[in-house]
Amino acid sequence: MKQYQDLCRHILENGIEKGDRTGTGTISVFGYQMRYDLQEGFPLMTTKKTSFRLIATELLWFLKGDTNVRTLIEENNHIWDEWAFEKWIKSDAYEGPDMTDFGHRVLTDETFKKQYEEQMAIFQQRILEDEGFAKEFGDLGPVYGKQWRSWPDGMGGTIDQIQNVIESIKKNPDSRRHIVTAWNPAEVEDMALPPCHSFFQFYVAEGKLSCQLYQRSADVFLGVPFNIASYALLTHLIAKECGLEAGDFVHTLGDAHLYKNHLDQVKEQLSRKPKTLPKLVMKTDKNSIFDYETKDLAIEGYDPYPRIAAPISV
Ligand code: THF
Repeated sequence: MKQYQDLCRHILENGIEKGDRTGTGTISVFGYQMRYDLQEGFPLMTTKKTSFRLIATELLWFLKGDTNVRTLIEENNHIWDEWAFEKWIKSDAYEGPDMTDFGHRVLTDETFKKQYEEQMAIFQQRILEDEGFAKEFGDLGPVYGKQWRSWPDGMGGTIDQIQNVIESIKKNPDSRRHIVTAWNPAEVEDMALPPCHSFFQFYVAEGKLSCQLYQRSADVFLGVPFNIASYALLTHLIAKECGLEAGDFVHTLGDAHLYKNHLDQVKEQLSRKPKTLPKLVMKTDKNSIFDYETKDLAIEGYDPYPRIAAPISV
């Protein structure tokens, strides 16, 4: 995708060195916008293999209102494990070897890395086998799923923002209020990680549904390929439910950064020429977007360059 390559080049050329919460160090720009016409194909990276399965399982997990990593681990999706694990090792109940600052120590200390992998495997196993443990330590707090489907209304009830936005798109397509926000100031403190993709709006014109996302913080090498495909998929699902075609996905970024330990990988990816985009296939017709399962969704004609591995900053 040329838009994504332009973003990477823009940061390499104009990025300012900036420290960050994770301590890894980044080069960063503030404010950037990309646009993907979803009629041109499904925007899944062709310049490095990116797992549609992981993207779909994560999105369906959000849509079900789920905030517990157990459901993801059951589907062999491990992209949220570190954040649950961090809560576990910081709790009084954890009695294993010291895991403080595991995100950095795994990168430099081989002996520690073995210990970490052992503890992480034990944690994952326990999440799967022990329901009580999973309830307490698999939950990430009031993250995306909770805010999307059951935002606390302050009067003891909850607001289903996804259901509401679908209703409003159907009943009043011209509205300028088709909005979902995951940024809940009253609950940010209780989240394992405050929402990165924090606010989105839909727009209907000429029978097509477009979506714009405001992403406050964008890990351009690892996260953004997931975020683009995830919101493209969400736009397709909601468009279908509302009897519309998919229009544009507009991706607006706040702090758009490349971690310093991703720079060689980005340059490798930039040396590759983008290929034709794949197509999204919805294999089963569903009455409601809340009924989809991973097996109902697939990608066709995907022929990417090989995966480029990179460490995630926690
Ligand atoms: N934290 C950071 N530092 N970056 C992020 O992108 C990010 N997320 C979510 C929450 N916190 C974040 C988690 N999303 C991968 C991709 C997306 C993630 C987390 C991890 C990842 O490691 N992808 C690998 C493959 C993983 C695999 O095959 O299991 C890749 O090569 O793409 C962004 O919202």
